[in-house]
Amino acid sequence: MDLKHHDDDLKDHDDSHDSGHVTESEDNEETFEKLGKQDEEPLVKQEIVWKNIVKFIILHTLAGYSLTLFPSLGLYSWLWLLTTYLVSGLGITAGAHRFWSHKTFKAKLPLRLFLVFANSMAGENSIYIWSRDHRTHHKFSETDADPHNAKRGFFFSHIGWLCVRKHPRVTSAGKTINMADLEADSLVMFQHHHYMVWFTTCAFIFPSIVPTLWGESLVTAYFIAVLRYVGVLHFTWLVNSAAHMFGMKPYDASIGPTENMGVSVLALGEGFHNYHHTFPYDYSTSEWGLNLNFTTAFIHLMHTIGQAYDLRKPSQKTIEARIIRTGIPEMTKACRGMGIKSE
Ligand code: ST9
Ligand code: ZN
Ligand code: ZN
Repeated sequence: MDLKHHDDDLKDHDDSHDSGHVTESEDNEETFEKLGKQDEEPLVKQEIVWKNIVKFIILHTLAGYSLTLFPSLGLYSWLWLLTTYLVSGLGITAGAHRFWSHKTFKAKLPLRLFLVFANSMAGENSIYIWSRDHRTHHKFSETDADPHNAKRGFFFSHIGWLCVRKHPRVTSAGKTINMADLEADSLVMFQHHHYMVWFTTCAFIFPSIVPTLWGESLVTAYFIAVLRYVGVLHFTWLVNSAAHMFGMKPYDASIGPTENMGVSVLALGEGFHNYHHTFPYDYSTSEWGLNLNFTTAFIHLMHTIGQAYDLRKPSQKTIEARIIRTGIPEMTKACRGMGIKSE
């Protein structure tokens, strides 16, 4: 496997301001102290976005009704629900997250097209907006400048942040993030500029029509699509909430993100969040290979058929050095086998 070990240009990062993408050095570092790490001030005013609250209430009501249709679903419709969950999930995990936000591997055009389609099916804003917010999340993690700052509690980091206007520091800090790579990506910008068409077609129209091929009713197929949409939203949000609160911190005990196996299962391998915030440029987001990591299995498959290449990973030496400095060695794969323990 053509793994790239970036010890020279990707040093053992200081995670307190690590957006984890290739153009890191071009981010405006001068403003970091000012924007992200100044003393947290209480919010003067929090503007509620009622439109989003109404939207989420409607979506959850429809998803609740979808559950009542379960007994009537045939085998093919069940398989379709599973397939669309995995595909739209990969559009976030392999696409928006590991490929576009962090540039942890390179991809040929057919894979990029698939990931844009899959990402649009997930319906979590355009890849451009998602990546801009996510890079901001890494660089200003758990400060007022973090879009879903977990220090504001479970509800805020899960769904609440999508129901209020952003903290002004999110917007100002976000401006320091270099987005030149995605602005130069015509496919990403095409999706961004025509997002509603991509979203409605891939998230609802396409998945509602396909099941009619095996005799499922259009209406039932639509409700399955809504259920899958709401489910994938929650599985994603759990990474921001549960995996920033519940679990161990073997790689960097000083940061909020945790290792949460339940979230890893539901979020297709994205629950190894303490590792991910420590080594954001690792294509696998974990040191445990394929364990509970469907997305890594997918990237390996894409690598085998020549669609993914230049998979990036920190070297074993970098991982060990970092764990010894900031983590709990006996809880990690890298150090446990060598008998290295906490001092
Ligand atoms: C959704 C997203 O669910 C979920 C993301 C989760 C991320 C998780 C990551 C975890 C790791 C990966 C795990 C994957 C697991 C997957 C599992 C799968 C099985 N930088 O936003 P606006 C500026 S979406 C720089 O409107 P408001 C900018 O100028 C759900 N600048 O702020 C912008 O204008 P423009 C569906 C920034 O007005 C302007 O401010 N979607 C930044 O405060 C206004 O921005 C929805 O529900 C920045 N970071 O509104 C819609 N941010 O964009 C939700 C802002 O033109 N969104 N600016 O450049 C909204 O309605 C609004 O954003 C809002 C805030 C109400 C939340
Ligand atoms: Zn990330
Ligand atoms: Zn995080």
